Amino acid sequence: MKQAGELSDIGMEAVRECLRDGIREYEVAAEAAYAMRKEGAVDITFPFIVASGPRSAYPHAGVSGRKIRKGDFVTIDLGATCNGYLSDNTRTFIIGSPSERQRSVYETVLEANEAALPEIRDGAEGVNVDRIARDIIESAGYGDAFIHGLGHGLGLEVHEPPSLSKRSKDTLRDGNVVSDEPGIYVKGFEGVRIEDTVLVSASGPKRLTKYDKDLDVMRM
Ligand SMILES: [Mn+2]
Repeated sequence: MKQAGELSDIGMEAVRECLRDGIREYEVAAEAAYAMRKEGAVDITFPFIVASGPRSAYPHAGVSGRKIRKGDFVTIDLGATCNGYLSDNTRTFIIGSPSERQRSVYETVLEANEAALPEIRDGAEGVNVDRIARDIIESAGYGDAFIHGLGHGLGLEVHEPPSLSKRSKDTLRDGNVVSDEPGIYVKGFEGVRIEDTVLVSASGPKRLTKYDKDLDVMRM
């Protein structure tokens, strides 16, 4: 799974290299898949998401032929399969300079992602880990726009127990691998999701996806 995480970061770097004003979403998805397969991914984990501009307001937007434009958020959700095990990795890029609203939405999601990370430990309740991220998004006024759970287990399948969500009854144990993926989705505007694959271990949470996520680094 560590290797699958590294391959997904290679995919994200390929996205960075090709993202520009005028490129189509499906071209970006193709570049990411090619880079990952060339480095040893035997498969891609699921149909990638490349959701740009208004399409980023939909968490399961898939990929379209839309041309990416200056000022767009572009949410990339991808994963690699390696020796039967999976990774799940999401970053949101911005083409050009963020508006004030884009910056505030992005920083809120990043804060939620980072606040949840240290709580992904043996013995933690899934509902409580979700709550930590959700509180941050609610305080920023976007509670209604965080329309899914914080995370899910993964391994041989993309979605496995344990879950991190409002309704989760699961307790995390050493050796579990879960996603940490808060998001804000505003129809008629845009959306942001930031996701890491995280290992629960005796020495604390370990991110298996390590790609940068500071907004200044995500500016293309
Ligand atoms: Mn996921």
